[in-house]
Amino acid sequence: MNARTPPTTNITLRVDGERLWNSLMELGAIGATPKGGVCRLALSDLDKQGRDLVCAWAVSEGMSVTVDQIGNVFMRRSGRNNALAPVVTGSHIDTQPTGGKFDGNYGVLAGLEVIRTLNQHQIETEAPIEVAVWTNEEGSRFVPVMMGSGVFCGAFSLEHAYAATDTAGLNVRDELARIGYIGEQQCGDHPIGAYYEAHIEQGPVLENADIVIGVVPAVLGLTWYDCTVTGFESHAGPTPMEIRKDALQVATYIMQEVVAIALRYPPYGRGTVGMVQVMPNSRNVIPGQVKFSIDLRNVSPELLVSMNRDLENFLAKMRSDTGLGIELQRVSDFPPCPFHPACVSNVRAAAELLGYPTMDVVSGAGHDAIYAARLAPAGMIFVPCKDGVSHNEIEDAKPEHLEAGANVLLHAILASAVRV
Ligand code: HGY
Ligand code: MN
Ligand code: MN
Repeated sequence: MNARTPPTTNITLRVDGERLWNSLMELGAIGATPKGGVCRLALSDLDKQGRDLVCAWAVSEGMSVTVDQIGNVFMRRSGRNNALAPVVTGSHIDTQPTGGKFDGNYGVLAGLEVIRTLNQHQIETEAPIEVAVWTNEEGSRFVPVMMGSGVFCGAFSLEHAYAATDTAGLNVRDELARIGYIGEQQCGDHPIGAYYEAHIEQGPVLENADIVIGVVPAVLGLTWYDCTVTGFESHAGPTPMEIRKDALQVATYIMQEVVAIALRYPPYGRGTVGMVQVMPNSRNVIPGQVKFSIDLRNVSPELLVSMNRDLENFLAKMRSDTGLGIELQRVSDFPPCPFHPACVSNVRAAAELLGYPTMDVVSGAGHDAIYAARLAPAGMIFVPCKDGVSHNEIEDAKPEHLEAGANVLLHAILASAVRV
């Protein structure tokens, strides 16, 4: 991996911010919601439409497109020496149910804008460059999270991913086949020389500091669980309070503890309950069973272990105090991920070359770059988003910030794509 500063021959090269913005708006129209967001769930018909559009743009830029067995898409621009492992960029185009136009989509289209810029200025790179669209990064419809990049790097098997089902019982393999994105390519049988991902920060740090470029040294580790509390359904009227086995009441104590655990391990401790299913979910029946998600995060591996231990200890206490059934199933996890110093310095050098103010920002959100980093040197570039809001239909970003991030991505990629 070449850690040199951007080549002087291309120092004046800039992307076309308007072209990037227009592509973001065109892709954002696929799954657009009335509040200005995007609902384009992984492996849905809308995901297929988005994939088809991005692949068509890539082909019109002279790129070749390959798809692997978990549906990861690789759009390739040849270099002078195609025996070299490519410099890869990209992200995801699947969104949250109430997602925005920029989470993930920006990283894919900033990569495509880099290609468009190199083509426009007829610049040849030594190594090939690829733009990746990773399958099911969000983990909203199917777990594990960052599914495509996780299979690609061997974090979990293709079979495990294929068998994952959504709440309607549909599985990944059938849904991938239905949208026509089960590729021939063996997952992971695809070299990567270096990886860069541009992304909105999804938090308030850059905007509060009025800084344009976030250099990302590391990403928080996370542990996802499904927790199931089993009590006993009975009538909300005649059943005396002291004999109830109310699954929802006990679940609420656990939900409070999830937040208490996060607050116990500052500054990067995070605890969230995002999904709750109450059975039978009837207003005059004491809930017999509650299933809910738990998301714990921290940047320190040791503290993340402590947070998980605290959760297990609390559940043991709840089981003995209440007598209700409490099951905890781990459904996704990855340790905190530091990025490669060479890539981090290429991002910083590119931003300084371009005159953008920078600051280091640890990523609270997970990204496909975490798994790419297991195979090759990887780095990320953050740009601000409005009020730090993401995973919300009001997610927004400034065209000039998105353009700046794409310029940094361009020059960081050039720094890696030039090989002696
Ligand atoms: O959950 C995450 O951090 C990412 O948005 N999938
Ligand atoms: Mn994302
Ligand atoms: Mn996201």
